[in-house]
Amino acid sequence: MASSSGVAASVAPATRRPTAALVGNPNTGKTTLFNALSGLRQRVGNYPGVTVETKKGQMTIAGQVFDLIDLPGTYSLAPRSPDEMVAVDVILGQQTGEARPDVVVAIVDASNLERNLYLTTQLLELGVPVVIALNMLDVAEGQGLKVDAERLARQIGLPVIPIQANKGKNLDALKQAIARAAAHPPGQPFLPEKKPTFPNAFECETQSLQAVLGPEIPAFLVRRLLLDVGGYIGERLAGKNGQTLSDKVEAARQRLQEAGCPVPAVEARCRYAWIREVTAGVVERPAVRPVTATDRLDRVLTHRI
Ligand SMILES: Nc1nc2c(ncn2[C@@H]2O[C@H](COP(=O)(O)OP(=O)(O)O)[C@@H](O)[C@H]2O)c(=O)[nH]1
Ligand SMILES: [Mg+2]
Repeated sequence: MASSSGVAASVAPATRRPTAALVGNPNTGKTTLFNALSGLRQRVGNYPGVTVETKKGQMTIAGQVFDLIDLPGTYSLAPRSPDEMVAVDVILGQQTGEARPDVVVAIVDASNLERNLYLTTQLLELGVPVVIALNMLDVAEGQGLKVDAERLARQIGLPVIPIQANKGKNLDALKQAIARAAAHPPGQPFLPEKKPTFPNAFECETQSLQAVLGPEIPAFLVRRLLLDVGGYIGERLAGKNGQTLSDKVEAARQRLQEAGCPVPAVEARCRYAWIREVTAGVVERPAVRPVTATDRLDRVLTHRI
């Protein structure tokens, strides 16, 4: 018996497949990228109690097989329903039967950089390594935008890999970046070089709430509990903690209001300040709006006769 358990113990770490999760705003090319990375090795599933689909597949990087999860597209990780909670639960490793991802691939639409990075700032608070796949660069170029991926990577302190998902361009570089990020020791939180900073008053309130809830509630959820008025996390935790918790949250929000950092506005303010900082000088816009296909079509149509 001793020898068979010894074998199991030595085999287990080698057979555990690393997992990468794809996260992004809707229409950023997430499914296209998922298909390009996983090919036909994929299946669609639902977690119990939710209606959104989550696709799972596999990809191989330098001979190592990775599990790949395509999470439902979202603009923000501020869940209002069990459906919107799926991405958060999976990334926090709280989804039953699902391994916590070793790396999150944030797909970012280069033609809409600032808005897309809002979700990225939230991902940085989840303690999991993040790699940015900068997609839709051809669309950005078509709009006359020049996006400096290297500068963004430097300023943001994360790998930023320019890709074109629908043409399968640069996916090898993305895979290598995923493998490098996945090598981060599991169980050790990933601390990004540069995170958005929230006012002290907000940090103090989250710490007090964390003390009430206990260390088993991830810090990310405590922050969301405070930020998301009428949000799903409040609903879920209320089941366990009753009226006293919601009274405490309400009192904390009141104090934040008085301290000049009202929720939820404080979140957008802090995140957009960070976004402005990390995108400074990254996007070069055309001095004159280029002539688009629509303009040309308009011209043809208005000179028809
Ligand atoms: N021009 C361009 N189109 C892309 C690129 N990546 C994906 N697409 C297209 O964008 C559309 C939305 O992609 P999809 O993968 O469904 O986006 P999702 O909603 O994020 O899953 C599809 O028509 C894709 O073919 C890209 O890099 N450039
Ligand atoms: Mg999709």
